[in-house]
Amino acid sequence: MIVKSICPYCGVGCGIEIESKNGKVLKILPQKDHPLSKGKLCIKGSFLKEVVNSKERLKFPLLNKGRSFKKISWKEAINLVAEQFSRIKKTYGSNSIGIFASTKCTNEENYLLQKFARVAIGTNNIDNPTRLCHAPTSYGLYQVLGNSAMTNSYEDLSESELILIFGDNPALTQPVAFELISKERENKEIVVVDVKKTETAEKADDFLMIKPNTDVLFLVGMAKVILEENLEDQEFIKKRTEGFENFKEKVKSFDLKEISELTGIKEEKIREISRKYAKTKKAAIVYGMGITQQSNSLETILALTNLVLLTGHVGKPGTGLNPLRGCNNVQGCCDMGCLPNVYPGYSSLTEETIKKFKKIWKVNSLPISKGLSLVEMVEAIPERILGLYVVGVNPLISFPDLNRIERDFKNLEFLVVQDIFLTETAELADVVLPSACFAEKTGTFTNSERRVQLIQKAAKPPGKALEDWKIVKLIAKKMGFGKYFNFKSPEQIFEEIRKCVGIYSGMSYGKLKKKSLQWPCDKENPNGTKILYGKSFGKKEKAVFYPPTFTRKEFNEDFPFVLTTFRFLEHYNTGSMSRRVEFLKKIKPEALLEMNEEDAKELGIKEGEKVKVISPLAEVEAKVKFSHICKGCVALPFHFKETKTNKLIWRRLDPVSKIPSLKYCYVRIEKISKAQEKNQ
Ligand SMILES: Nc1nc2c(c(=O)[nH]1)N[C@H]1C(S)=C(S)[C@@H](COP(=O)(O)OP(=O)(O)OC[C@H]3O[C@@H](n4cnc5c(=O)[nH]c(N)nc54)[C@H](O)[C@@H]3O)O[C@H]1N2
Ligand SMILES: Nc1nc2c(c(=O)[nH]1)N[C@H]1C(S)=C(S)[C@@H](COP(=O)(O)OP(=O)(O)OC[C@H]3O[C@@H](n4cnc5c(=O)[nH]c(N)nc54)[C@H](O)[C@@H]3O)O[C@H]1N2
Ligand code: SF4
Ligand SMILES: [Mo]
Repeated sequence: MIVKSICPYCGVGCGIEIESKNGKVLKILPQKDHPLSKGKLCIKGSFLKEVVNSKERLKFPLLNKGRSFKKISWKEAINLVAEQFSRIKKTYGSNSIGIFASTKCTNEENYLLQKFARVAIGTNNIDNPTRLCHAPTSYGLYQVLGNSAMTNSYEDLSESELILIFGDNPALTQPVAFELISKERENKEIVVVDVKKTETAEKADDFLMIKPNTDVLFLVGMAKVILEENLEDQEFIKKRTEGFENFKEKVKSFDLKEISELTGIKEEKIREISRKYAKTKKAAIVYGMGITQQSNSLETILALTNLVLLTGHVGKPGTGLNPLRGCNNVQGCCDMGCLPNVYPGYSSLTEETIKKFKKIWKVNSLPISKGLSLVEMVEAIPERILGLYVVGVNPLISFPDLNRIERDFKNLEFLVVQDIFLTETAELADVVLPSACFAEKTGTFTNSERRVQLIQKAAKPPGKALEDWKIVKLIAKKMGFGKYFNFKSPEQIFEEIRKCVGIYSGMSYGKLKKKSLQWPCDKENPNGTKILYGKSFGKKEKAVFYPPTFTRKEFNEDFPFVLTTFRFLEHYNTGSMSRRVEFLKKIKPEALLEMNEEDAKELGIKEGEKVKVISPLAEVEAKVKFSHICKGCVALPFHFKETKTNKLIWRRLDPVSKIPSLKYCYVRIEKISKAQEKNQ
């Protein structure tokens, strides 16, 4: 049997074909006629079979017996989970339980999980890893433009004449899309702004090395130049925006010379890029984690929305503001309402929303007060949060301040982890529930460009593993809420999603089997939407300029370097999947500390030498690799459990979007003395 499906790693959502026999996967190959990937896969996608068939897949529910796990039956597992959640809810209240939803799971599964949180538990304490990823995008783009998603599409970006890329390395993190975007290079210029000369920068036409955490200033500088040289799109500003005068006044108060000093980018270069951006008809912006994982990220996102409004580079082909969404279904997980401040379809926490969902779900009461975000839930252990249900997330590697996270997790009264592998987080769980993976279930994923795509069951899950939606349904039933979760198939769940999420209302499995669709897909747009904001901004006619601000970072003499973090092509996030592939493990076996050669020389450090990286919280060791990285900045990948990079990283959060500062913390680098080395 051969079925068409979608790669479960990154937000590109490449098409795959899964060949199976007797319920076992034999081959996973690229889908030749897929509208985006057209027969291509990157190296991770090419080794998916090894992930599905890994001997380490979880096969049975497990009970933690202190030093070891004991296999238990589904009946025992579900009874225990339902009993514990009911007990905690009764004893401490609904808001003492938190749920982590998975950007790896389908829309149907995530929809069910948030319904479980709100109906069976009675809390809005549900969130997903977008909190560590594009939280400021979700907040800022929704606020200003009306939707928190890419404004344009990959295919459309391939038509752009100029693409500015801020803090994103798509040549490694969205390889197939980057190839598409950067094709036909005669009419196109790509400019990369990053703290290091990345693989994307190597392939670009121009590279601007920026000092960490100063992108907001660079963007305000661009606005300043555009205004000084009268390059703004006055007609667009008049017709489609508000707050321009106030914004213009505030921009005047910034000094280009100072911006140049703080960003490390020459004044003339800022002018050149600004002119180019304003004057090019099809000019687009792409951005990623370099600017979103900062404690002032929202400032930067608003500086970006200001810039597209100033130049009118939105709502038209080849333009727009394009956050490349990281995980295969992070967009969908948010669309489904796995967020503490909105119900499905980004319905805000109002009486009207509650009324709507009470009617659709046929329930008497629903929580209206805002829930806690991911990191806030952990911070609330054990006073306010006593039970956690973690589905397809691995916080013991991916969250900041890992030593404390571990302590916090150990302080929980009850932890359930539902995953396809025994992750570092699952090792701490009271009960581990084994899930079916992408190849063993049917459902939909929504990729970075809002494209909803069907995945189809090709194989049997290993052992007793079950689809995530079935597990959620079983727990809800045991807790006495069965009638609200009485779905027989993912398609039935999707039919309910259509009623709740307006932007999906025009889709059906029947339509999706023929072709994927980009939301909004509704009565007005039955074939989906490639480019947002052609006429209006969501429900609003006009978008608002925000007066720019810049929060200056203090300096700490004891920790003179800035540590930033990044990704390898071969590994994915916490390594839970990619590091189970022998070939990928072999080519990228360990975390290396990237360092500027001059910095290293000043400290007498040679390439390949093992050093200590010490932050105010912890220390780790890694071998040094020289790279073309900004002076004063060092970089580590976060994929490796052996290094646990995130031990070093503090929990500073952006005040509004609550994203932790995963791309910026202070460290010092120390040589490991020969004597110490011998003792090890
Ligand atoms: N191979 C692979 N692909 C992936 C993933 C993976 O783990 N591996 N993960 C997926 C996920 S979840 C996501 S969110 C995406 C992330 O995709 P990217 O955003 O491309 O990921 P990163 O490599 O974390 O960060 C991007 C860049 O930010 C730069 N940077 C750091 N600080 C600053 C700064 O202050 N300013 C600027 N301008 N740049 C800065 C780093 O040097 C780095 O090159 O990738 C997705 N795709
Ligand atoms: N220092 C630093 N830290 C970071 C980042 C960074 O750039 N730097 N990036 C952040 C970002 S952008 C992100 S998105 C997060 C990612 O953080 P996580 O979401 O914690 O990382 P993943 O490894 O993607 O975890 C997904 C889990 O889902 C499991 N899984 C896969 N398929 C299924 C399924 O079908 N069902 C179930 N139940 N489970 C499944 C996998 O085995 C894996 O354990 O990390 C964040 N942490
Ligand atoms: S680019 Fe992303 S979706 Fe495509 S094969 Fe690679 S990891 Fe999978
Ligand atoms: Mo992400």
